[in-house]
Amino acid sequence: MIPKLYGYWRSSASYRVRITLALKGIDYEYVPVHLLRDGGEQKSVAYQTLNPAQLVPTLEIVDAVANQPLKLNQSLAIIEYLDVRFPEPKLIPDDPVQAAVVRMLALDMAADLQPVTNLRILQALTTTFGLPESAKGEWIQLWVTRTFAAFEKRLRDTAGRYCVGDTVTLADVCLMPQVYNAQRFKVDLTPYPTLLRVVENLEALPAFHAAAPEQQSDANT
Ligand SMILES: N[C@@H](CCC(=O)N[C@@H](CS)C(=O)NCC(=O)O)C(=O)O
Repeated sequence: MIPKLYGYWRSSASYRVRITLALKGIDYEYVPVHLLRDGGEQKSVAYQTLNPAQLVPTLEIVDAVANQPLKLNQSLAIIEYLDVRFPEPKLIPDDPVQAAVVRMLALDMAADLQPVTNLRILQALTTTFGLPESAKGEWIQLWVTRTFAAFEKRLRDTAGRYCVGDTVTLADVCLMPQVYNAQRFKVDLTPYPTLLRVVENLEALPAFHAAAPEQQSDANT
């Protein structure tokens, strides 16, 4: 059975896993879960059997060593698992210092930025807490600019062609989807020249192109 990825074209957490699968050349089936249709397919009873947290992505894969079927959630857990089982190319360096730097940058994006701009947070802000629809963009601008300003400073110490030196790592995998999201909400990225240079280098890589939202079967649905 080839691995099955349940995701959504615009979901940044799904995008991270797609980049990882593409970089490692792992063939997989993509199963779209529409986050808005019918109130959100991620909330359906059927999808909750894959992820009770009602979030994408989910990866179904048979672990080749234990010969055990797995249902994995949390993109970073999925990526770390894939990095061990499919170590080429390695996204988390073996060197503990380098690994800490890579994880620090990855978590800036995946733990600090993405959650506050996630759909359910934006929906709760407007429906439960009375934020006007028109203010959603400002909310996203606020957290993206604050996070990217700090990230730009970090990159000045760590970046080469990519976030950490000249090798693609988990940090790049987590950066790209947040840049896509920032561009979608028209955030001005010119104050972050190092970040933009890294992104330009990433966009030139076939795996990043293949994983891009517009390339998915559910794009623009
Ligand atoms: N920490 C989780 C985050 C997952 C997540 O936030 N997924 C979003 C899309 S990027 C989602 O499914 N949102 C649906 C919703 O908010 O209802 C991961 O990295 O997998």
